[in-house]
Amino acid sequence: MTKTIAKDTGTPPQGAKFETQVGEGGELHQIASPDGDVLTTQQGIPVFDDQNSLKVGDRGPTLLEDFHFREKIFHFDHERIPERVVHARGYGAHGTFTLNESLEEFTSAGVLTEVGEQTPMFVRFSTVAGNKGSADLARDVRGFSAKFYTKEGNWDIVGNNIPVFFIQDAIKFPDLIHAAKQEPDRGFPQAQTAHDNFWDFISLTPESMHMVMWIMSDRTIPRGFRFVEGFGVHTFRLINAEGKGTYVKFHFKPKLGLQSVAWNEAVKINGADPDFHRRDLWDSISQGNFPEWDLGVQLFDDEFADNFEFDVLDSTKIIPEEQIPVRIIGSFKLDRLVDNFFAETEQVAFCTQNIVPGIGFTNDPLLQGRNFSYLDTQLKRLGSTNFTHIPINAPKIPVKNYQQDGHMAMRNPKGRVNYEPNSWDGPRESPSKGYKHFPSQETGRKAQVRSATFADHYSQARQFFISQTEIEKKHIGDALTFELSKVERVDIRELMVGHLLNIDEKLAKTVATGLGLKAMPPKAKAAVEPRTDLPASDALSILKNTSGSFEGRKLGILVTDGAPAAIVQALVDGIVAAKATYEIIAPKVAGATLDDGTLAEGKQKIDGAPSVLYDAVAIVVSADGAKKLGKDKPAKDFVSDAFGHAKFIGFNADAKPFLEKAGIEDEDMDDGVIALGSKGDVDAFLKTLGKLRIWDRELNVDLDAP
Ligand code: HDD
Repeated sequence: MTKTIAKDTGTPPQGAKFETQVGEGGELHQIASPDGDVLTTQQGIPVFDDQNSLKVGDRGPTLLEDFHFREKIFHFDHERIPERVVHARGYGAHGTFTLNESLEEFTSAGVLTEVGEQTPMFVRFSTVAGNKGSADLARDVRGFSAKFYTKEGNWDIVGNNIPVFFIQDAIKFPDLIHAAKQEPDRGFPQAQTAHDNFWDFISLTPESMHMVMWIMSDRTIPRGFRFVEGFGVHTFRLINAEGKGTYVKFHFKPKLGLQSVAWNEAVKINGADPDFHRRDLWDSISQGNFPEWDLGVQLFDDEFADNFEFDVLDSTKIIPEEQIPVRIIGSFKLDRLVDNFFAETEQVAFCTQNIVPGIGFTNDPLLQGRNFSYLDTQLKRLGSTNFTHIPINAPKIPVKNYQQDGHMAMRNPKGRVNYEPNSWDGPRESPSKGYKHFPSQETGRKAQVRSATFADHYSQARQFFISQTEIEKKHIGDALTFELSKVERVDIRELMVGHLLNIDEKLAKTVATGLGLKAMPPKAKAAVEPRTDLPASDALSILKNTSGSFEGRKLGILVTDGAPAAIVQALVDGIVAAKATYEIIAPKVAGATLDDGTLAEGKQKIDGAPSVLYDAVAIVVSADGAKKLGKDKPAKDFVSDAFGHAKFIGFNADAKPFLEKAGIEDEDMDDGVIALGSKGDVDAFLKTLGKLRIWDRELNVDLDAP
């Protein structure tokens, strides 16, 4: 029997349960096998024929009497619901939150005080600007929404993978989103901020500048959902049993560490696999590699808030972790895929105002506006005030109230009483258990104002920038130059460079040079003189927060017939031991027969598996295979892209001429291109993969490198 190196991934095939039968008129019926299910209409009536509508004569008109046909088309015609006005493209999974440390001193919420308590969750990740069918690797903020089904009702954190936002007051949200999404006359560009309207709005909105630094960093092109942080963004409040309030900011930190891709890679992933992020989550959960995040809190009191450099109610500001450390109190794991994408991921309705006793809001004007918007939008999207009856939105504890009727009411009260107070023993309010708003003292004149404490728009933007590694700074400069190069109006480009002058002069110069501006534009006027004394914060960099391990990553192994089996086997064994995954790529999808007769089962044919789909690659081929691959464009791109994207490349001796054909000559060889001659070499290669990328290489392969 032939020895096989099995492919690593894949869903087991489903057995076909039908038989094909030829009908009276020669038509083919797909009928249920004796033990198979019989198709029915929505009324449960068994279906005779699902291939042909009811007609008068073989070639005659279709009859209205065909209720099955009419019902089927009617239902199909109404399948779509409005997509979310923002965050339309998303992907979700179920999980469980486990609390490890009680916050009883600060809150009465059971979910944050009962150590060991397992709270079911649903988490949805998303992009913001793209429509439902857009590609996953758009340069965009990622939504990070978590629904905790607690014993005291549903608690939602509707956050992002970036801890600040573009605007300070919710009244600007429609303008921001209109400007970011496709332009209204032409209907494009989709899922891209690289266009005039977006940068026009931003250049006229200095409060966005801190967010601009984050969105132009690699945070907006993550390697996958499993590698992003989540932030509640706003300052919320915890309220303890005595009614004392403590401010809180929520953080989710991925156990796999942070990781992003290169921009040129993102562009190519979008073509090669527009579902790259959702497939990554689906594959990892189905293979039992459950992604996990820690939940952390930054806790602070009024005294800190009053003395902090910025207003804690301003969502364009962070509180650096060096000032208030993130206290990890528990973690959640995503371990269950949805049964149905529409029922769960599409219909899940997150609302910032879903909050449980012991947690409260603050006066952040962005949060206050959001608390109106989310409830409102669910009615539009889901079509009924009863969207809470849909299983994904229903709490996992009994719901008892006197709200009734409405479209699609699934949870209908029993008995006579539908009002309160009543003397029929119905549910009542509870001063001891019920949700109590924090009794803050509020006074002031009624006016449309923005607090002067919100006026510093540049200092934290600068702090973010100086906290990055050199390569991350380069990426920010590249991203700004790219985005603004797509803006047609030169005055918008200039205004943006004027803002950058308030953040970092070198960055402003890089972008101005990249754009070919004739002269340096004037500095944008700042309401408050930007500070230059805020220290760098390591927590703000991606590269300072990687895992240092290849766990959860994917190696692409390109093989041909006659390749050395010992090397391929050593790679596969090592990858499995490192809790990573691999895919075998070959000229034929069936795989390749290695030098000892082993069949390396292919997962991908080379044309369909560019190296952008992998974190690192290994080229293990025969001399003849190398010769053939050297003539093949997709194969050459596989190697030259991996090199250009600063990935680690392993290769066996026979692969060398192929690497040369792909443009990697002797003088290009660096520490990231590693010869695989023995098992020892393979072990060393696998160990090195934990560094994930060899970013220094980028400085040799990029025209814009300093
Ligand atoms: Fe929002 C969806 C995150 C400001 C109005 N938002 C939505 C989702 C996320 C966020 C993750 C997707 C939820 C899901 O997966 O279903 N939004 C944010 C963050 C913000 C923010 C982190 C700032 C801190 N949003 C914001 C403002 C408004 C909205 C200021 C309006 C005043 N957001 C909405 C919405 C959406 C939404 C229109 C669209 C779909 C939905 O709510 O359910 O109501």
